[in-house]
Amino acid sequence: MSLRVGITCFPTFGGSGIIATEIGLSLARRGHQIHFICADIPSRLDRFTENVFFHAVEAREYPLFDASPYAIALASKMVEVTRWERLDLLHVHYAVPHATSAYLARQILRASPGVDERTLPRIVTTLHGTDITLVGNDPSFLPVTRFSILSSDALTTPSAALRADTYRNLDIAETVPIEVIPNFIDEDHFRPAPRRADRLRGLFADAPPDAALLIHSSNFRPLKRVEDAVRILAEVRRVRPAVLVLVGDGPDRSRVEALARELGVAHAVRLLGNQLNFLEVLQQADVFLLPSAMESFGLAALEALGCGVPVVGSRIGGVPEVIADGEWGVLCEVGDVKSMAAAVISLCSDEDRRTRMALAARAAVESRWRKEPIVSRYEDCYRRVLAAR
Ligand code: GMT
Repeated sequence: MSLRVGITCFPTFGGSGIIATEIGLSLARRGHQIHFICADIPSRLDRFTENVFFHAVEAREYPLFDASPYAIALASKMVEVTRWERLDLLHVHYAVPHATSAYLARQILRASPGVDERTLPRIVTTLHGTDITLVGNDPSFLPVTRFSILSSDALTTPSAALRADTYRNLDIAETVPIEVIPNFIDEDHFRPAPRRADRLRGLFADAPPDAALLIHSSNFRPLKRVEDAVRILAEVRRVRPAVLVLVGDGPDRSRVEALARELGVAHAVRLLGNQLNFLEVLQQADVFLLPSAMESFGLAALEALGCGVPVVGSRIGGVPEVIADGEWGVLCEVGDVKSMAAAVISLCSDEDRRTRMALAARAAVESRWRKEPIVSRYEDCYRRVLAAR
């Protein structure tokens, strides 16, 4: 039986929006009716797709409001779409405030005259990261986040580490089921490509052809420690030629640029800004850098692994569940720039080892993080909560 599902996510370049969108698109191809209820079109929802609908949340500006009350506008839109489209289920990504809006929407629907309890939408909440590790447990959000999470019919996290953080940080009993459903990639899209002799062309005018190509992509927030990527580059360049491509944008961009100038490596750093598709550059990279201070999963690193690019990064959060240290990447303590640089140097000076890791990375993706089997786990989760209705 096909389902009618509402999906809510932040429509940014972030991993939670990507996962939400990919789940929706894949389910739509399976014949389910998918309604995205978001503030804007999610970045990867960039073309017409059968069975996919978009409903914009319009949070009104008003002189009295300091900030526009998005959570209320979202709840209202959820009520409207659930009523008109007869949604079976709301799947919200990132608890704050999406799980709260979903709870509120269901309470409002429940209060409608003559409503049949069995027709109320079920709520599936996928916790992604800082909704638990940073924002959600801030005292100004904690009671509401905790309540909304506990009011969901099913909870999922992309890693066991985030599940443990949820129990601990939000003081939730471990008897509350939280299913770990790992993130995934489209393994046919993120795939290895042959190394091009001119791979640096158009990126770095003066770089020698044997320069190691390092890459990092993120939203340039402080917890991503993008400055460490620049420091790693500077260390590596003491020993061998190397260049760094940075994809994304965010609050730390100008600090990153300033640091690159200060360390004398600005000519070896190329900032591409927010790119929807930088696959061709990623496929040509030698190493992906993930120096984050916190990461529940690290979807960007998984995209790199899909392309056969080993990852050097921080041993933090859920990253060890994605990067098998020594097998398809190297993990170091957060902020240990010297060890990360040493790992890059060692990988780039031993092409046989780098190739072994590249092959292991791709094999791991094919066995653990392919899209369709993981989307099926979400579909099973939906059917379970609906069967319990
Ligand atoms: O949690 C966030 O700050 C944002 C979120 C996002 O939208 O990218 O990132 C989290 O979810 C991603 C998708 O599940 C994970 O790949 C990221 O590791 C995770 N970020 C953090 O935990 C900092």
